[in-house]
Amino acid sequence: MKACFMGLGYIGLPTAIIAAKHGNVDVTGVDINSKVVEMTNQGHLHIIEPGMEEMLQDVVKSGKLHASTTPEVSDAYFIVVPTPFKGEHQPDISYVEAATRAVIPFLKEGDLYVIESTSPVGTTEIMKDIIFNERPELKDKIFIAYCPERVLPGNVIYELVHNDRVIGGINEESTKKAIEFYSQFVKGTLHPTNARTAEMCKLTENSSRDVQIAFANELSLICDKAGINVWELINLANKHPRVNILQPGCGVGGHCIAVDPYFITAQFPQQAKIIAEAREINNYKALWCVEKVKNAILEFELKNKRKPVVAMMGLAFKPNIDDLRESPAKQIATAVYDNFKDYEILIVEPNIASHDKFSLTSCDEAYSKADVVAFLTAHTPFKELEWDNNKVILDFCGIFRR
Ligand code: SAJ
Repeated sequence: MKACFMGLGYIGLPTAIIAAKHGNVDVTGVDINSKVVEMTNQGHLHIIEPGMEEMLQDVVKSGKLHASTTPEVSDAYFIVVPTPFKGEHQPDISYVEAATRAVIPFLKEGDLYVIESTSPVGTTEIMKDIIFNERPELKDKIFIAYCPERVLPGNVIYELVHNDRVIGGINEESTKKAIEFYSQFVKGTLHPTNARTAEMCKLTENSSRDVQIAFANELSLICDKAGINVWELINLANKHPRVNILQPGCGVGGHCIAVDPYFITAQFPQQAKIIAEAREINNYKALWCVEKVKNAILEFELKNKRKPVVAMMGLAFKPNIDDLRESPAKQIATAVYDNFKDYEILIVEPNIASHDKFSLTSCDEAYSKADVVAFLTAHTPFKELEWDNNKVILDFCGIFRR
């Protein structure tokens, strides 16, 4: 069997590699970026994912996977391209459509076509109509389904294989055919449903997490006013057997949780009230942090008659990764850095070697030099630092929990 993965990004490439490794399938990985194609064929991973490069080299060497800038005749096609925004948080499915149009000429009777890209409800049906419009003779002769990815960056090798998945076809035969394919390399349970439910399920999962984080962030704002330690509060509330509150932070980042809820609010603005409000709260939290740091700097200066040295601890969007995409920590560090140009603002990010805007300072040096310290990302090395009463510490992500 041959499979063609359209898109070799954070999800497409690992999925193509795992399918080639564990499935009985020869894989073509397709990307419009020729550099990505070249690197992949040389066995070099262009993304960062622990353990994945060795696996890539394995499947390239054994001839089970090769990359190309154009699709090839296959038995199954997977659309794993980005779905960004356009305008005011409106989902843009043009990449899904372009990738679909690229495979249409290759489709033949009995083929499987699956969308994995996070997509607004109804996208699979829209693509089905495009396919049958171009190739009416294939109507009811190919299988079309939606199967969202669920993996956590950094833990992809394990999660791609062991997580349960939801698979929704445009009809039962399509669902069955897609489940057959995924069962070659997925050990988790494959749950059958229809395409619309599967699309909504992905959006629901990430919106649910966003809403829960917003609740924690809202509590942190309330506790700040009320003079209550939010970390202690949440820890105590979570002792209740049916309460499980997440952790507040300096906002929500990454390419998933801060994005997917907008796919629901754009389509269902009248109904999606909590989901929309959660987005607002999580976005506001980063702005609130900026104000807190600004005030701390100015208060220090007034009190001590000198400018403080300031340390901004963390740029990544979550702990112990090097990914700065849509990172509230980076947003806060940038705002403070740009607002206090003639101050010494030390930027710390232990997971990257260099940054094009900031020159980076080591964790220990910044912490020992700084008068005002803002913890933005809960990286493990920060947790080894000791609380210092002589510093103004803004602990937005619960390093010291005090
Ligand atoms: N965060 C908090 N408090 C918490 C947990 C997270 O503020 O208690 C923040 C993080 O710091 C980060 C953001 O939320 O800025 C998102 O991080 P995350 O670890 O919750 O999730 P992602 O974006 O790395 O991956 C998510 C996952 N979805 C869910 O957990 C429901 C993953 O399984 C999905 O595959 C991925 O989105 C995706 O691709 O959609």
